[in-house]
Amino acid sequence: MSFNKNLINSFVNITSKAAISCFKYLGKNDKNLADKAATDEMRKNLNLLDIDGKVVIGEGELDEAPMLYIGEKLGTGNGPRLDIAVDPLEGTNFAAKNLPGALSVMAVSKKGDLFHAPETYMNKLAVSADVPFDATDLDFDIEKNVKNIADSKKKELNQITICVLDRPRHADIIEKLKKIHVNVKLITDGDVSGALLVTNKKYNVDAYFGIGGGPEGVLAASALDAYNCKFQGRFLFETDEDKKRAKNMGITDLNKKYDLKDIVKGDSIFCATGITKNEHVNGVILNEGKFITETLVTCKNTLINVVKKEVPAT
Ligand code: VTB
Repeated sequence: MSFNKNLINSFVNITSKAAISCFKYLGKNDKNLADKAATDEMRKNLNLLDIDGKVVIGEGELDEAPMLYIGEKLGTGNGPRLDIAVDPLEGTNFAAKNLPGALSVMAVSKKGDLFHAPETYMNKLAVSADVPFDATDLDFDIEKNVKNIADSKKKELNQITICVLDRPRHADIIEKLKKIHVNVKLITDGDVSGALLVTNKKYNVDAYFGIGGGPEGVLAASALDAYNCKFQGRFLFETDEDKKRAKNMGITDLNKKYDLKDIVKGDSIFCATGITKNEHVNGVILNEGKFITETLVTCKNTLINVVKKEVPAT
């Protein structure tokens, strides 16, 4: 299924409005205020659409009583049956501190085409499109992955850059990469953007490795699909509660390694509007009574674009 332009445009409007709703909370040192504003705005506007939508990745589960919980129905009910993954404010720390990197993100597919991801960590691998699919794997050791990346790009190891979320849990990966003289690009948060750095040579990132949020992994996979990049993920179910939730969601093999095609089955729409500026898009700008937003929007085989919107500030 490919999506019609009007539908794509309505999703761009929604992440754009959610991003604008955070604007007044930027730098206020309150992650929750900005997150709530983005979530409420996204939910309100999704419910106005003529779609029969359901949240497959959201802000939590029904028993936690959030808005945009997994399983929540969205839209008027009159229209295409869609699965929707949302991260109304990806990078809450960035927004709270008014630092670069906050995004409002959404991915949409035909019903059944997007993986229902539990709220757990995921070990992730994203690799640029010029590396053969079999050259990298979550089950290879770090050294083998980077050596294969370097060989296929005809580069030396010291010309390779790997993006990693800066967390103590990644000390081992970082150490191994340094030892073999691979460059490491550390990010403090926002691994959707981090994974998307492999999409274009201008970012000078060859691959993204490490453990981050599972939902963010699925969202990144939707965009990486449009760029023909590789993505692989394995959920980490640590607690009994995590395992129980996974089973309830129909996951039987808790150790399964998911390739992009297992996560995003058909086509999907990915929209990410900048709240604050990042490598991919500008942040929200208020100028002469108008908000200006930029949204990265992709659809496999049909669209990769940055869309600018102007919305009167009322
Ligand atoms: C990432 C990143 C998010 O959380 O998934 C990360 O994309 C998960 O790791 O922006 P931690 O629990 O260690 O933070 C964020 O950084 C924040 O939600």
